[in-house]
Parts: sequence; structure tokens; C-alpha cells
Amino acid sequence: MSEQLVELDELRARFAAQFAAATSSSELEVLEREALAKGGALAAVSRGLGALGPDQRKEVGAHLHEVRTELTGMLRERREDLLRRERTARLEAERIDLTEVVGAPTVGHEHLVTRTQRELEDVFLGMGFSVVEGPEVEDDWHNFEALNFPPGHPARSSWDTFHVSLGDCDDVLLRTHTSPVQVRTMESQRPPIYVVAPGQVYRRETPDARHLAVFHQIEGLVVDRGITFGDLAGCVDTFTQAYFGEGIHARLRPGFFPFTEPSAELEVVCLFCRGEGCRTCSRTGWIELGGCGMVDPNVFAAVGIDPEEYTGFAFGFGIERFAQLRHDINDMRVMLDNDVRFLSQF
Ligand code: 2NL
Repeated sequence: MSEQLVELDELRARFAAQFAAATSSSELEVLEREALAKGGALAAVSRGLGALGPDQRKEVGAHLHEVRTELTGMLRERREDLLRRERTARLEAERIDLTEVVGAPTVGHEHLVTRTQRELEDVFLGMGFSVVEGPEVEDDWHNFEALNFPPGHPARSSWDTFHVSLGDCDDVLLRTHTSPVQVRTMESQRPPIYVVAPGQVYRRETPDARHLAVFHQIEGLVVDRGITFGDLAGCVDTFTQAYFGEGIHARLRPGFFPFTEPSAELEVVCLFCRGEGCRTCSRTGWIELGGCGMVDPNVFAAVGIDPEEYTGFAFGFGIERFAQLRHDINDMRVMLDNDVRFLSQF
């Protein structure tokens, strides 16, 4: 076999291998120039044809054509293959994933204190009470005077109360309890009265684990003929069992409030030890929830209700305290922080 035929076979084998090994269309383009272009390997063989005799030239020429055709075909196939891959890779890289899951939109929910307030309202609604609301900015008369606080009472001082500065008018304040709502109710409607007044109240306190300057209360008021201290005791025991569960009883201990006489502190059996005595209840077996008592006749006189005809009882609870007990929260300040790590737990 002639030297040129051997060379052509070698060229064919070499380029076939290189085309197959090319990893990009641009690499393939370089190889194409090396193999098939004017200054390429096959062109060099072609240039040598003139130096051969007629028979050999014909034989080598035919083989050259064959090799060129073969390599051209391989090149086309390989180019198509590489371009297809490159296109796929580019599309993949540029892809915008329209199917991406962004998660369901999150919807907020009521604050723990608001929810606790609604739950307490529900219990009282179930017991036949109505819910009443009133202003958070009050006058001295509705917040103190009508409730039998004597003029020099310490609660009325600027140490305990936020007073609103309005120039000449110096008796406006942020309510320190929701009792003024009940005073307004007694002013505007005749007995029988069975109401609870929930809402935000304000005291000049330095916040700590068990006190806030802004907190929530729910107070209750019953005014009717023949209401006794026994009705009060039955009402608060019914309430505590309805809210905390059967067997969680209330007890009353003597106490003092200017607006009730007699007055009592209201306690429930410790929810954690059921009366055995533990750390939460300071080993007493009881937890203080609020206060209560029979409405003082002076309060009735202030709102024009005849204390000879009507008697009544009232009670007051701190709403944060209920949330704290039910959810075992040791520092009340978290209720005002608005930290979602706290809020989203409820
Ligand atoms: C407590 C104690 C109490 C009342 C609130 C009241 C309202 C009127 C008349 C008489 Cl209009 N009393 N409210 C009575 C006793 C106690 O709250 O420790 N609250 C957190």
C-alpha cells in the first residue's frame, strides 16, 4: 500500500478520535480547521497528488475523497450533538423555576392576651352576663370619686396614676381599672345589671416579671334585688370551674377595696399541684386571681341606685394572669415585647 494511503488512514483514525473526544463546539471548530480547511491536513495530502503517477494519483485521490466525506459526516454529527448539549445546558442555567414553592401566605392571629380575653368573655356570656366597654381616658369622677376613693387616697396620686395634661382641666387620666365602665353602665341603665367589662388599663408601675404598666382587666358587676354574698361566692366558683375545669374551685379571703364592703381576695386551687403546695403557689396550695366584694352603698349612692332596694357584687381579674397560669409564662413582660418567637407559639 502506498505511503499516502497509509497516511490518509492514520489521519482518518486520528481525527475520528479527536472529534469524538471534543467537549465543545468551539473545540470542534479548531479540529475542523486542522482537518479540512485550506491549510489543513487533508489539503496537504491533496497538494502532494501532483507528484504522483496517474494510477496512484487516481487511487489516492479517490481515498482522499472518501476520507474527506467520512470526516465531514462525522463532524456534522458531532457538531449537532455538541450544540444540542450546549443549548440544553444553557437553558438549564437560565431557567426560571416558575414551579418554585413559596409557601402558603401566613395569616396572623389574635394576640395571646386578646384570645384569653375572648375566652373569659365566652364563659361569662354563657353565665348570662353581657360584655360592656368604655373609654380608656377617663375623668377622676368615674375612675375614683364614684368608686368611694376618698380625696387623699394614695391610688389617686401621680405616683400610681397616669394623669393627662390638658392645661386647665386637671382631672383627666388613663383609667387604672375597668370599674369606670361599670359606673357608666349603672348611670345609663337601671338594674337588673349583669355585665363584665374587659379592657386595657394603666398604672404607674416599673414593669417586672409580675407587673406591667399597661395590662388588661376583666371586671364583673351584678346589681339586682336580693343579691347576697352567697351569690358572689357561687358565681366565682362557677366561673373558675368553667374556665379552668371541673374541680378547680375558688375560695375567698377577707380583703379590702374602697368600692366593696365586705371585700375579699379571690383565689383558685393551684393548677399545678391541685392544692398540695408547690413552688408556683409558694407552698400554699392556692393562687390569687383577683378581688371581689359586695358593692359599697356609697357607690350606689354616687350613681343614683337605691341601696335599700338593690344590692350587688363586683369582681375584678387581671387577664394576663390567666394567660400566664394557663400557659406557664414566668415573665409577663414577654406579652408586650411582640417577639414573633413568643407570639407564634399560641
Ligand atoms: C382586683 C380587684 C375588684 C371591683 C374590682 C367594682 C366595680 C364597681 C363597684 C364595685 Cl363599679 N366594685 N369592681 C370590686 C372588687 C375587686 O378588682 O384585684 N382586680 C384585679
